[in-house]
Amino acid sequence: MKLVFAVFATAVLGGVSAAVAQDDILFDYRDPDFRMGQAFYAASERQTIAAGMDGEIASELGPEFVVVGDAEGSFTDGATGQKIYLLQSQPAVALEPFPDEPAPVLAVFSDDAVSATYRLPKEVQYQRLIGATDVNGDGIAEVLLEASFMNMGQIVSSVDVFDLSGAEPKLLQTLPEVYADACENPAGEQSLTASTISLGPDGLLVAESQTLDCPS
Ligand SMILES: [Ca+2]
Repeated sequence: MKLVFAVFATAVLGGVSAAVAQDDILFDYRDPDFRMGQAFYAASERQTIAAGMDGEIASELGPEFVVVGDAEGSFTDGATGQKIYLLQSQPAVALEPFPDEPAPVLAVFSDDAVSATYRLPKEVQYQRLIGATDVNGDGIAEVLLEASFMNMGQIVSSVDVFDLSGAEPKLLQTLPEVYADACENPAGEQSLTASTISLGPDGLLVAESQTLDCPS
């Protein structure tokens, strides 16, 4: 019996090491609930955010600014239990790859007081903030932002990971094509791929792509 158990255990562990263990998955684009998830904010929370913006950022974003996701964690030195929001002047449009919009803003709050704000590169309008996790182990959470583009009936999403440990946000890595839906492709092959995102061994995130069936 003992021997049989040992062989079985080895086989299971071998399987786990060959692919990312289910428990280690941080974000899962195979999951429609995760993929379609949208955050909603009460008027009072939106007011708190608006009150925390300095005049210059507030006027850039305009009064109709949108909050497109948040996450909790440590975002400034030594602080815990902070909340970070992604703010944009308007929701991203997947059909518009080169938008002419004000820079998206990340705003860090400790309780109801703003601790830091960061302007992101102006070239991208993000679909949403999907989460935050300390990727490189320095005690400050990195923030994951999803961008989506539509082209020829195909929608492709990628994730930018920003390191906020310095004065300016630094793009730590981009995970391209975490989701690629060509099920409505009018001309070429119809396909659907979705990735899981996990912590890698070298202080970066890894995305593993899987092919799914197009909905029939
Ligand atoms: Ca970090």
